[in-house]
Amino acid sequence: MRLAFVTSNPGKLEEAREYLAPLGIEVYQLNVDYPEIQADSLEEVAEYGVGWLAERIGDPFFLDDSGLFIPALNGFPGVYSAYVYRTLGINGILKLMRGIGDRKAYFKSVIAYWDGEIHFFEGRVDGVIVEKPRGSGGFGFDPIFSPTGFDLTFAEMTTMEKNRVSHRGRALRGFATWLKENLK
Ligand code: ITT
Repeated sequence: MRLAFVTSNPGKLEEAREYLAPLGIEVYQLNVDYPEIQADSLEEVAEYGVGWLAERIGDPFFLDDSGLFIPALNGFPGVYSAYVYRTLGINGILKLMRGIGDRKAYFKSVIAYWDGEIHFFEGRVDGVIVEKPRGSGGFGFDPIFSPTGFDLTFAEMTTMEKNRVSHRGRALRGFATWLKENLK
């Protein structure tokens, strides 16, 4: 089967393709710029986006809203991750972390699938913000995030390795399981 992934982010697309292709699901990109509202949770942002897109796209589709949350910064950048990545960038985050002992962070991903109704699949991965960027793989904040139990940053992992532990990999696992059960 073929599934439309509404995203402008080639990194997200590659991860979804790599995860779903072995299950016989071919993912294609729909690069539609949907409104991302200011809200307190990723779910709310995703839900609004789905509602907007559902009025414009006839076929089923999914999107992924994700973010990096740093408890020592009260959850920042969180729902503002895309804006912060574009403006402060990874070096801006490292600057904000200077002098802060608690470097814990987590990524969260919410996949929202629309097939006439909305279905949510979530994933989270805990880890730390490293001192200096490392690695050239992945995208976004990957060079400064190392998941718990690994010395590597996400940017030092292959897509398959990242998918095994990442927030998106976990959300994709739930999504794939649901698809198998519901789309026979
Ligand atoms: P869309 O078109 O799919 O919305 P986006 O990049 O704008 O793409 P989001 O709105 O979900 O995505 O913003 C999430 C931000 O967090 C964005 O800057 C990403 O680079 C970053 N991010 C999300 N997942 C990540 C991951 O797995 N590794 C590193 N950074 C990630």
